[in-house]
Amino acid sequence: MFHFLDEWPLSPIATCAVIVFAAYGMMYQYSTQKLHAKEPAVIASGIPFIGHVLRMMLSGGKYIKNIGMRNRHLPIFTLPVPRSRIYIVTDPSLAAAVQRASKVLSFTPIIPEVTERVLGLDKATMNITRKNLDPGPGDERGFLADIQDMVYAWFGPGSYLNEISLDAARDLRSEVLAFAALEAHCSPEIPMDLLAWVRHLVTVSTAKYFYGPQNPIALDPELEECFWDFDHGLSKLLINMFPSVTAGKAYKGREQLVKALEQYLENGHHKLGSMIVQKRVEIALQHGWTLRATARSELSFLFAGIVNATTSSFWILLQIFAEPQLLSIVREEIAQILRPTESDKGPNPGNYRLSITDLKDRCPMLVAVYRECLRLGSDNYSTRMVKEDTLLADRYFLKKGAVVQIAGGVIHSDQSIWGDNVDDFNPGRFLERKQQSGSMRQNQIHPAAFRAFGGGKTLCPGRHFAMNEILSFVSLVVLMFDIKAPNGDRINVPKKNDGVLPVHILEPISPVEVLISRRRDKYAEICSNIEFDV
Ligand code: HEM
Ligand SMILES: *[C@@H]1O[C@H](CO)[C@@H](O)[C@H](O)[C@H]1NC(C)=O
Ligand SMILES: *[C@@H]1O[C@H](CO)[C@@H](O)[C@H](O)[C@H]1NC(C)=O
Ligand SMILES: CC(=O)N[C@H]1CO[C@H](CO)[C@@H](O)[C@@H]1O
Repeated sequence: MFHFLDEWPLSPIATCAVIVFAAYGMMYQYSTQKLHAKEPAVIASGIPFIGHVLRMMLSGGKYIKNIGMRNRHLPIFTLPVPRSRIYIVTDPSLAAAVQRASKVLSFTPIIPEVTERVLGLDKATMNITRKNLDPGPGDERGFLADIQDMVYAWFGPGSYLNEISLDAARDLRSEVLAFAALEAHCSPEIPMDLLAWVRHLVTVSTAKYFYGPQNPIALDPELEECFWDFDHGLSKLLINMFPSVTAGKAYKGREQLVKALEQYLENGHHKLGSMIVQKRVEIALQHGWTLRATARSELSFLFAGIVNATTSSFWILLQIFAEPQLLSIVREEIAQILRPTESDKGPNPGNYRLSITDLKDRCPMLVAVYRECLRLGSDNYSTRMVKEDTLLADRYFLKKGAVVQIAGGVIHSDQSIWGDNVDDFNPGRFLERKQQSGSMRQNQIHPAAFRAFGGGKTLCPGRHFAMNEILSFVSLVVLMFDIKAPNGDRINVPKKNDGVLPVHILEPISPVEVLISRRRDKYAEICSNIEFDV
């Protein structure tokens, strides 16, 4: 029996190796196959199927970004993953096509999956959330559709946006003034972590103007730390394997905040909060949400309001103060839009108004810095689910059940869009250029190439508000303070930490220690009783 085995030239170990190798070869070969002749080019991983997923978990967002950078010639490509595909879009006009195809490439199915994990929502609430996700005209509207419609409408240009922007500017001003008044804090001798400083001011103010004076963080300042613990462990919560163990601090922080928010709702403290929060709570309760679940949903709104405003304000201040020439241009821009307030008896000396509209319309360098910091800081992906087999832009086959991601990070570092110095901070790229003819024009940049606020159906509803709030805050700090490196040199601008899953504008890879001191000139004095208007 089995005499042929006597002639088998290989040892058992070598035989196993050959079998394993052949199986691997077949698996690899299989993983490189397209599902359809028109499917985008497949980029297989050395470890078939699971390789991409493993690398994403290990290296965060920069893993896919690097694949995109190495394959610049491909406007879209396919990453094979277990039983499905991820399509990565790296071209602005194709990104626009994805955004237009919102019927078949939909974001909404993802929301329940993500929020369930991140917020820890219970099964009954998820049952409510999954109903009527993408209602057509005439269909019954689900919770998400109702709340999104309201938030987009209220945050759109108009009187409510003006009102809440002014509230925000005033609360930020109070916090900044309170800091300045504490001479001990605001001392030229004690170095401070710039990000921690901005974090505190923005967190406390945001909680206040959305949730009112009785907000959980005002009542219990320790919750501020819980909030940032939650933020920093978000990707672990997203993976959702025994979150109370694997994401201990984030989990604990979240649960403490939820408990406090539930108490807050129970006590009716939200009646002193902003109209938009009151409306959100009302919609949740109408759809049968419990107070506990509503508290979790409000945590997501607080999160959206705080995290990106914080990180982008940090980068803007850092870049401005790291470059003395830029600082003086921006200061000059802001100074020239200050207007003395008028009272009934004529001009009111010593009191000035700062118009948020003027900040946006008449401070071109400030606005350019804002946009440039968002371009550099945002590596996030806009994600869509493929609901049916689709031919995107009449060219690319996308398989039902797969995921499409628009790779903001790749588009934001594309030389062909932004120019050679694409990795440098250069606000000039957002300034209008004088042409030979003397007419002004904006540099020609594809509208879908600026991805910081997402695009299409997932365009950030808070983008107008964010700009109002951030520019108000930054201009106060620029007028009131000097921010310097502790050793008197220029402030060093660290790289962004792109080894994490980008859930918001990236943070710096190392802390930035600075000395913050109150200025002693006319403008710094003016800030003490500056009034905002729109
Ligand atoms: C510079 C600051 C900001 C940036 C860069 C930013 C960016 C974004 C992006 C890219 C999304 C889409 C996320 C996705 O695709 O899943 C988003 C969603 C959202 N943003 Fe912002 N945002 C900022 C500030 C704000 C502020 C201040 C608020 C105020 C509350 C806000 C409220 C929201 C909300 C409620 C959503 C969720 C929309 C939904 O899922 O229906 N954002 N933001
Ligand atoms: C989910 O909702 C359906 C009705 O829409 C109901 O019949 C079912 O019992 C609910 N399940 C849970 C777990 O609440
Ligand atoms: C914050 O901004 C980043 C970068 O644009 C974006 O990807 C992310 O979704 C935003 N997060 C929130 C909570 O708005
Ligand atoms: C790939 C990735 O990190 N996507 C994230 C982009 O931002 C949204 C909103 O914060 C997250 O839900 C996504 O997971």
